[in-house]
Amino acid sequence: MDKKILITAALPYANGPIHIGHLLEYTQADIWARVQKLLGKTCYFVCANDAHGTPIMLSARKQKISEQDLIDKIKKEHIRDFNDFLIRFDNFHSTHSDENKYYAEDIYHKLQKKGLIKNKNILQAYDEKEQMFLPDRFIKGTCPKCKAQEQYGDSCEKCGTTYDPCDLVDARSVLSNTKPILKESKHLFFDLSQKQDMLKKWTQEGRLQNEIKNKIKEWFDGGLKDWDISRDAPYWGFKIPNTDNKYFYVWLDAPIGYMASFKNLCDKKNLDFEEFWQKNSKTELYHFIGKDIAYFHTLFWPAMLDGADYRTPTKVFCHGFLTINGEKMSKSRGTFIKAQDFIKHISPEYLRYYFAAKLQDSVEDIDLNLDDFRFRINSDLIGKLINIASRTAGFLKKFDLTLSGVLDNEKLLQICQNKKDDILQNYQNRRYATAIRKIIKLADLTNQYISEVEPWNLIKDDKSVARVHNICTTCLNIFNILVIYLSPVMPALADKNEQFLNLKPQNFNDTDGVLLNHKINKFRPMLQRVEQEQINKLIG
Ligand code: 2FM
Ligand code: ZN
Repeated sequence: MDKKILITAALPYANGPIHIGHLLEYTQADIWARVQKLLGKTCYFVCANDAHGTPIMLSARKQKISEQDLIDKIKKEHIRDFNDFLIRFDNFHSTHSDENKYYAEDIYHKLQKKGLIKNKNILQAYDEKEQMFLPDRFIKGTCPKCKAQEQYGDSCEKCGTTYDPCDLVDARSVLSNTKPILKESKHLFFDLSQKQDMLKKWTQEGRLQNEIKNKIKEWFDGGLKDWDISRDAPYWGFKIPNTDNKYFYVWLDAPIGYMASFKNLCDKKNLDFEEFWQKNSKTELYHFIGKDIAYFHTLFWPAMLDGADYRTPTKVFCHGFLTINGEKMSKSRGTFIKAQDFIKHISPEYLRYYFAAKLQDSVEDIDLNLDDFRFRINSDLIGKLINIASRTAGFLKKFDLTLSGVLDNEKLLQICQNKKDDILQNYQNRRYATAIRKIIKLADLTNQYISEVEPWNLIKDDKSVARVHNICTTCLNIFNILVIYLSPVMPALADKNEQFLNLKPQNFNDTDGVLLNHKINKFRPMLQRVEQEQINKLIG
């Protein structure tokens, strides 16, 4: 029996728009979830807004609205963006929810009972004017090492040194521009070192990519440090039970948001939450994340779950960052591209296709080169894939829009059918680029065949008209198979194809059959070329 599967993607912060950097991950996870579903597995794909923390509190203040109003507004925008890019979550919730409060407190209490939470007094930067403790990112100054100016309180972007905010030369609060003082306060810590043995074992059980395992070895070698899970008021988050004015740090309740979103889905759909989250659950749990948040997901998160007697993740899949034309996304270069900007100029499915054509199972960065993007779309999708249908569908008018009862090239069709397991295996292993390469290679073979048989010449001779019918029937069957293979990546194209070929929603099993004597609809262009002008507008 197939295991039941729960898939998550990282929770986007509820204080900014979805941009194409985010979409790399959501696309990667969405394709994988669609593959599971197309294989007929029971699979849920959940996400939520990451709704807590100082930046959200300050952003709400700046806009003179409540935090609740801000996160509600952003949630609507995020859901719209995910719909536009065909990211099909089974549930999209919020970490500022009853479910999340419940599980955050529940996990905290269980960790406390096990002696995994300890108190310590610490000194922290404090803004006397604003009367609040300052997160590292809200302190700027001169790097103590290389003397670069305007560096954040945690690390220098110029020389890479990490330090304490109080080590900065001329440190000042970003909020009030005053010099922060050091102030003492009692904080709560998760004693990660007590979970060292559990984590050493857990990280070696085939759950992680090698690059991440190497990173983890470095973390172990450096020693596991206590993790500060509390923040002083004013803070936007959940109050920690039995404390006066301490709040859970946003990263404590963020991953718990995965559980909360799923719980919310369970209540709506009458699913069994325990079956998925209890300690010895037989179900599978997969997290898609960026490499920058691996520490949270491969150390803190499994340690918290295990400490609180919940199941731990089956696997954590990390991806690299997105660069555009070889560089970090940048507002000044016009390459900080929001989802809504993209969609104004270019079809979202093209971005999905391009990401898939580049994604493998490694944590290497992915580059969106806009020239290559235009070339790949026009050449692979328009010039090769769609071309199969546009070169053959027109002839069907002559045959009452009905496929023939015989194939002209059964062998070629079988070559395409026989690639199914290989392509699915590559999807399953998150080697999407390899899967795409194989699909496009089949499109190449098919176009070669069309060029060889030249139906446009055969149609001129009454004796070979019947063969044209069989050729077109072969090609449209192959087109259908290739579109099904691509459907986790391009679900809207799959819908258009079903409309064209007059079919019910298809899955991977449908590639085994052959459509004969089957009535289809008139062919309409399904995809348009990408023009340079669209790219110019996108980054203009
Ligand atoms: O890095 C981020 O954007 C976080 N909001 C991701 C949170 S993922 C999960 F742990 F909640
Ligand atoms: Zn420096």
